[in-house]
Amino acid sequence: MSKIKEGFNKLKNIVKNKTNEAIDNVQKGANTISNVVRDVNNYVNDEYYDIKKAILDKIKEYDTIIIHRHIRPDGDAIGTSQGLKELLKNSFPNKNIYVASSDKSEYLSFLPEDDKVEQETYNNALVIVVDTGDADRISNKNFKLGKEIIKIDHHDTSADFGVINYCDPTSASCANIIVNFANTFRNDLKLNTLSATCLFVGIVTDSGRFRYASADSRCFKDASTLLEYGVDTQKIYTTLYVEEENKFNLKKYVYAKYKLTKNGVAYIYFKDNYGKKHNGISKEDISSAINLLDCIKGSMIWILFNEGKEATRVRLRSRYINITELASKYNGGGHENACGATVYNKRQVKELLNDADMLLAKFKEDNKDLY
Ligand SMILES: [Mn+2]
Repeated sequence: MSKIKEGFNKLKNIVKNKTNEAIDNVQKGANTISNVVRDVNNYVNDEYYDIKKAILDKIKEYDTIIIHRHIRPDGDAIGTSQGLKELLKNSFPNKNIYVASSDKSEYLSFLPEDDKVEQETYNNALVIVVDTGDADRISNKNFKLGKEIIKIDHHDTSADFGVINYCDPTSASCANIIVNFANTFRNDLKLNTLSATCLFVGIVTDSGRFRYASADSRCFKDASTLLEYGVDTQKIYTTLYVEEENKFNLKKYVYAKYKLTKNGVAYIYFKDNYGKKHNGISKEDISSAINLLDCIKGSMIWILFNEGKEATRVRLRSRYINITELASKYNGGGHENACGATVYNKRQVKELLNDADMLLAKFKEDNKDLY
């Protein structure tokens, strides 16, 4: 090969390598810029950024953090409190993090157990209350002993009782708020399999297995984040949705005994002695059976009567139809499609059913294309 050709090939290779190097650097720079733009965007579009930052700063300030939740805990209350505990333990191994409570739920006993926390421990502790904005419903009244209290909640009736009160009523679950919190400060807050598992239980139970209207794109994104940490969804579902035979028989009873009014209001009446006759069935179990009636075509209002000694508690649910006025007529109230009420005799039961029937008839008349 001639000297000239050899020199030319060498030069060609140098140019090629340098060009590739330059392209790499431009690509790296572009990635960095796009990450910065994403963070700035998150910051600008995140109306809760400042409050989340304030909470993170408080967490950093304290060596002892005690988490409380609401009484008669559901999957979100336990999932969020235990998920937050594990998230903080994993992120700040030198801090003491506890969940304090005075009650538990048997069906959620596959999640970690709460801690026994002595009163002295509260002296220099930060208390974080999750999933309730009602101070009277906080499990374990020692929460008041904390040096400072932070509230993290997602109920639209949430009242403030802390130095920082963070409530996002558009969030499908309180667990979603914690996932979002962890995602906002990824350098400080480190999820792991256990925290992700607890938080996933919170999301899946409070969103009705991702079925409620509250299960928006953020809700699915948060769930997706958690799955990346190795959550065993099949194990969770098996544990959550396998039930004792007496609970299964409660369903059988509803399916066998429900009735429809003339225009399609589905309803079921539980006598006061149902629980006595069916061992281990509580008033709460009966109340939650309302959801079994939610899928009958043409039946856009469904009602469960739960008779007690003095009064009969009523649960009302609907699709499309606003039932708040109906509920308020019978000593109740609630949300557009989910209300509670109270009646005191058989005559009022009949009247309520009649009013509901007329409401549904009117809706069907006005919305022939909707059902
Ligand atoms: Mn909740």
